[in-house]
Amino acid sequence: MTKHAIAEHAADAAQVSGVTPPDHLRYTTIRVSTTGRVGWITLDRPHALNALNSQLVTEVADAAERLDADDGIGAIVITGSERAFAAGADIAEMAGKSSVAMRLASPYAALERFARVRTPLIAAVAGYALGGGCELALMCDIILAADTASFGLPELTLGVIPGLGGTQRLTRAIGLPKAADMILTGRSLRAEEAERAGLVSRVVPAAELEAAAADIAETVASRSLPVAYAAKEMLRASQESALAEGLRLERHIFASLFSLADQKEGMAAFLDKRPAVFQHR
Ligand code: CO8
Repeated sequence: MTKHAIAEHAADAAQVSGVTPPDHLRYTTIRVSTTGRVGWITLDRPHALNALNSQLVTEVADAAERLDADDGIGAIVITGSERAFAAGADIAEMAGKSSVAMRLASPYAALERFARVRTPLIAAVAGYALGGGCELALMCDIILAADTASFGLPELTLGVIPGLGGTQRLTRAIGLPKAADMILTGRSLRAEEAERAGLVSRVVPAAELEAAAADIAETVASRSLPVAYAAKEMLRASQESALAEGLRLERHIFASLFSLADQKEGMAAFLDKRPAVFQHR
């Protein structure tokens, strides 16, 4: 796979958004690149196992929103290093904070911006995904795990509870008994167990993680963009709304997609026995 790593955010943002960003938007804790219709965000604080400090979460949210604003991007992969996707929120940064300070300067707001992007998000996880790192993965639509990955919410060992959605998203993903076990004991799940529990979409050998993530992301990005947006919105609605409301919304959106050129193309291509060529409109 040819990945055009772009060292400086200025160059990347220029490519992504067509504008040169001001200096304060230069990324120092992540790397961002694009390959075809796929955007890549790589967490890059190796000395702290990619712990999520306020700089990193701001940069992740900014990069995701820039990629999301580009209709040439149909999927975003977020990944870390071989050793750690992310070992949680930065404990050194938050240890001395007051309760009020945590409310005022919470990383929550930045990561909610990340979680709200329309573009499908794929987490490619190797090594530790702990605390906020596990919660960051849970904000993504697909979680691809290397066989070296481990997922855990050890916050109670630090005297707090999960604070970036863990008590809610993990419970919806794997059910109450398993989530309660993970949260109350702090026990981590290895990749295989995480897949069996439904926390992880697929597990691959660590050496194949990047290629497998690229493969999934290219497949997702090859679909009609407005249809992928609609599918993602409905997947999210399944977690947030009552069944009757979700089914009503699904019927409405399903019918509305028949106004897209891509619906006409997709069905014509099937009938013509040829691959569809989507125009993303
Ligand atoms: N924060 C800050 N620094 C960290 C973190 C972290 N979460 N994790 C690792 N580091 C640092 C270590 O301090 C160490 O730094 P140094 O070399 O300067 O001493 C370096 O990374 C390497 O770590 P270790 O030496 O500990 O590496 P090991 O291989 O021995 O252990 C572990 C790896 C098991 C991952 C271990 O580092 C660990 O237990 N880390 C903490 C995991 C954790 O508890 N995570 C949860 C954090 S709390 C959280 O995420 C709350 C989220 C909600 C926030 C909501 C805000 C609104």
